[in-house]
Amino acid sequence: MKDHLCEDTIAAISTPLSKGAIGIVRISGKEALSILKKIFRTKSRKQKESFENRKMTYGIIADKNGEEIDEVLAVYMKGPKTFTGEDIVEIHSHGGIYVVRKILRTVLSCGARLAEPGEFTKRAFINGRIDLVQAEGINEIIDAESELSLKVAVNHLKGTLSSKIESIRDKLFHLKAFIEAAVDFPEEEIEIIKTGKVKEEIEKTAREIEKLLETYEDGRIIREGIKIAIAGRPNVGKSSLLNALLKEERAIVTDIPGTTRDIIEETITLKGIPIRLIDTAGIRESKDTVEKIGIEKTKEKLKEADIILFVIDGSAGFTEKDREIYNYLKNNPNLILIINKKDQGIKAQCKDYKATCIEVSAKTGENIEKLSETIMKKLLLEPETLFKEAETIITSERHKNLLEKTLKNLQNIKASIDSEIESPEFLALDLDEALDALGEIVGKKSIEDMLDIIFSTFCIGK
Ligand SMILES: Nc1nc2c(ncn2[C@@H]2O[C@H](COP(=O)(O)OP(=O)(O)OP(=O)(O)O)[C@@H](O)[C@H]2O)c(=O)[nH]1
Ligand SMILES: [Mg+2]
Repeated sequence: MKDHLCEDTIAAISTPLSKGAIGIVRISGKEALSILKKIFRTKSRKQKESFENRKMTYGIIADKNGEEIDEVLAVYMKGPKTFTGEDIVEIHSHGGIYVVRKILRTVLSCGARLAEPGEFTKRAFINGRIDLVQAEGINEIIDAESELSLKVAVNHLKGTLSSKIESIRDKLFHLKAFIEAAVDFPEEEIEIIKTGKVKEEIEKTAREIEKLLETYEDGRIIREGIKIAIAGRPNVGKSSLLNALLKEERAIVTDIPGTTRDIIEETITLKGIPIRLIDTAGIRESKDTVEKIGIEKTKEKLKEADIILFVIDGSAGFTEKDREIYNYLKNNPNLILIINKKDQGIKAQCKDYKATCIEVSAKTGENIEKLSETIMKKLLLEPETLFKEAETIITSERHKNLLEKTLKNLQNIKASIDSEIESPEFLALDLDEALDALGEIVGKKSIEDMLDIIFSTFCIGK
């Protein structure tokens, strides 16, 4: 697999295609150094015969016709102790889109092939520099939009999850040896299985996997963010509350009821945890077609929300209209009653309601910080615990499916032992499947097809 996948030399722009201080063209493969030599000139316009390993060299890149493109810093990193495990060259030029593209074109004209998305990381995996979970971790780092998701991703890259999976695999390998002994020495078979050791180990491992699977719910929070919808009748200050939580004037606020008609969605992080804040149209009977559609959309959004902030205008008290909306919303277990406009003097007070409640002023910002804490409490989210757990959180659906498959096989083994029907051959079969599934997580199975699927989600140059 290794040779035929990594024969040629690949190149790509590794920095974003926009104007910036520097742009980097990266080359990986056997020809990396010889390509650099062809296009690099020293300050005195001479070709450079040798490049010191891992040392930045100042010079000029010129195309095949000798036309100079840009002043650059170039570095040659000798394999196999590089990211891809191959020789790597990086050319750091000025960060104009045209310049960087022209350098890439020159590199390609000298024999490199344009890399596919994720191909550098794919090579790192194929050459054994990282396992599959770590490779996916790189993508997660690039995608991370909150402190927590970054921490989880870094842990994936560091291999914390991989070592956990490997340690489970190790235990199962030992068990397999044990069971195979039972197959080879049938007269002792019942003895070995009946000692209870196999069953005990299987149960222990199954519990470990269950625990990992339980972290997937937290993983969902990291991937998708917690959905918080702000609801209430028109003009109570929903958009003002969104702005206060965002700390910017994102949504239009006016004293005209029915200002917000389309859903507004923004992401913030509270205590490092990603939150998707959704401002909705004020709910009321309306003849206006646009507003009516907005209200229908609002009702849809409210069904999906993890938390609903139900806003009332405290200065007007808890009105009949508020009660109607409250009756509609109250089935959501995570409802927080927000008594807004505290600065104007409020008629409704939290102490009169059973629901989780907080009195705020979206206008002055009073108690907005306290609201963030109330949200965390309501979700039973303790940022400290989440950050600690981040060591081995499952965020990927691929990992989750494979762990579930492993668990199912272990449960089959347990059931077989309990019913005393199956012979050790069957146990070994289930165990093999469990090992395969675990192996697939870290990439220790023949998975050439799967590689393309995974790495194609990467950006080019990674
Ligand atoms: N005094 C005071 N006024 C507020 C407060 N919050 C909002 N307002 C005012 O209330 C009016 C309505 O605010 P919005 O935020 O647009 O209300 P909304 O609930 O989004 O209204 P719709 O989009 O029409 O449903 C505006 O004039 C705001 O300035 C507050 O805490 N105190
Ligand atoms: Mg609004």
